[in-house]
Amino acid sequence: MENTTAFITGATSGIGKATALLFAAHKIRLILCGRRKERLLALQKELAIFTEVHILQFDVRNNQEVEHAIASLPANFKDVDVLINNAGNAHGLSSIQDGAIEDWDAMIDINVKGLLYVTKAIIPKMIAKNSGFIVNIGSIAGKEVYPNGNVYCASKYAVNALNKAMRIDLNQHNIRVSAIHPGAVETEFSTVRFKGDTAKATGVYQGFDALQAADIAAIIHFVITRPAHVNIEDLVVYPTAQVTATILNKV
Ligand code: NDP
Ligand code: 8X3
Repeated sequence: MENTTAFITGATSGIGKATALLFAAHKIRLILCGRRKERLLALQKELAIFTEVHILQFDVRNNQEVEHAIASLPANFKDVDVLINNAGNAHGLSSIQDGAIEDWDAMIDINVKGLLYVTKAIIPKMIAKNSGFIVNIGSIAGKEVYPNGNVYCASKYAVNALNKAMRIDLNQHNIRVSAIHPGAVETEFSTVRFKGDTAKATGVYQGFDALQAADIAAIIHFVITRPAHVNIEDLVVYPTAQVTATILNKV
């Protein structure tokens, strides 16, 4: 996939970082995004032996930052072929009556509005060249509501809806759109959800073989490397021990 440029949000950790590593191994030119600049710099240095890497530090919640970062791309990175809308997290795990407004704002602003801001800034060039690929990282939380998942689930239901909407609206421009909806993936996700409580976060992944970020990266790579006439709408991916959001066979 030489001569392909991919734009990955949330590349500083977990699924986004694993996708960056795999894409680099396939010589895909990379634009890596996130808020933690030191991680972006380290990744750029690590991957430079494989491919060209440009880093963009911005918060997806801030549309001005998003627009400015994307407008600032150097000429050889401006032509994005593949957008991986991955940045996102859960904040808190509380009943609707106990939920914190700032957690709700974060999830809606990052997982939904941030995804929209980035997509809006990237698609004009895809439309102009009549090609492109967008992969939206949803969740099983966007297919099924579970206890205390409320607003995180709502944000991922929105991603599921937006994936379908993008497919419909961008089809006339020959832009392929897919979503991946993972179950439990062992990343920093639960550390963020539980606000740095690492003991609680680690417990989420104990007693079964959780998905690893590299498993999802491999699926993303599979999706974007199908022949031009093939487009996968979405894939729901669980660890073998898990069959729904709440049925998980832990030993
Ligand atoms: P991580 O916490 O490991 O990674 C999240 C990434 O999102 C980081 O790179 C982070 O970068 C970025 N990010 C978060 N907030 C912002 C923001 N405001 N602006 C820019 N970037 C941001 O989690 P995962 O890799 O697990 O999560 C990736 C995606 O996968 C998310 O959309 C998540 O909802 C989804 N998912 C995860 C599952 C899991 O079990 N882990 C299961 C199903 C879906 P930085 O902090 O540097 O800004
Ligand atoms: C992450 C998986 O089950 O915690 O989206 O919602 S879950």
